[in-house]
Amino acid sequence: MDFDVLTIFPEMFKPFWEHGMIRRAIEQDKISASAINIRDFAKGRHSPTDDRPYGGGCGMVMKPEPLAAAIRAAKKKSPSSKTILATPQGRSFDQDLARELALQEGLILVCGRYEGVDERICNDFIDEEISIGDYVLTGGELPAMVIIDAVTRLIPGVLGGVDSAEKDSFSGSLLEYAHYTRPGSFEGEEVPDVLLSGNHKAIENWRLEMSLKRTFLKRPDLLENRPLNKQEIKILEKWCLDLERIIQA
Ligand code: 21W
Repeated sequence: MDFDVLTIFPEMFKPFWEHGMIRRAIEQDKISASAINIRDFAKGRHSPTDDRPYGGGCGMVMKPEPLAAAIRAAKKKSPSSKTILATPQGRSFDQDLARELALQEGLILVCGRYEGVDERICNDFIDEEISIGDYVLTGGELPAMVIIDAVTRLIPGVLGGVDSAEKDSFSGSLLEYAHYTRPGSFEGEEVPDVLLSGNHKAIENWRLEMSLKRTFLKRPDLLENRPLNKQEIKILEKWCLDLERIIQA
């Protein structure tokens, strides 16, 4: 997968490329990553990348010519890549969209700044607009990193385990069970006995019950419309019986 980021702050991406999973993915040739400075495609002595909005109003708008030239250069370098604009107006980024993007050969990620980019760029140069959530940031750089992180970990061979990417919480649409590591006793709190029992069947059942419990309490929306298997139904029925016993007492 080829990631080409177009930004006026390419320096922001240096530490991002140089650490953790992304660094390993680059070293193992699973991804390529570059941050291209939009300003390099701007003309004039001060190479402006923004200008005042037609119609007046506060804030600045990203000029179309440098962006168009930068996107054309990125497309020439990675012709089969999909071009994405990070914008508050875009489709909400979630695990389904991450899985879709992971199927692409490459992504050209355009990071807006200021009030936004000239509408003619959105219309003519962008395949998909993506937002990472309903809160206000100052630009598309952090969203681009979020998208690259979520997509890269789905690329086969990037994460350690065979199916570690698919086993995780949102894939099964349940929250994760609680994790513990040594020491067995920490500031008076003990690791649950079942995890020390060596009984793999009991541990698996405890983890599933924990996942269901946490999802029910913290994110009941994830449980709605989700099909339940026999084991999960058995656990939920046990809760019902336990609750009835408490009510009756
Ligand atoms: C934020 C640009 C707000 C423009 C009415 C008039 C990319 C982002 C961004 C930004 C506005 C993403 C206003 C989640 C984000 C991004 C910069 C609108 C206020 N209202 N995902 N003017 N959140 N943000 N300006 O902010 O570029 S993806």
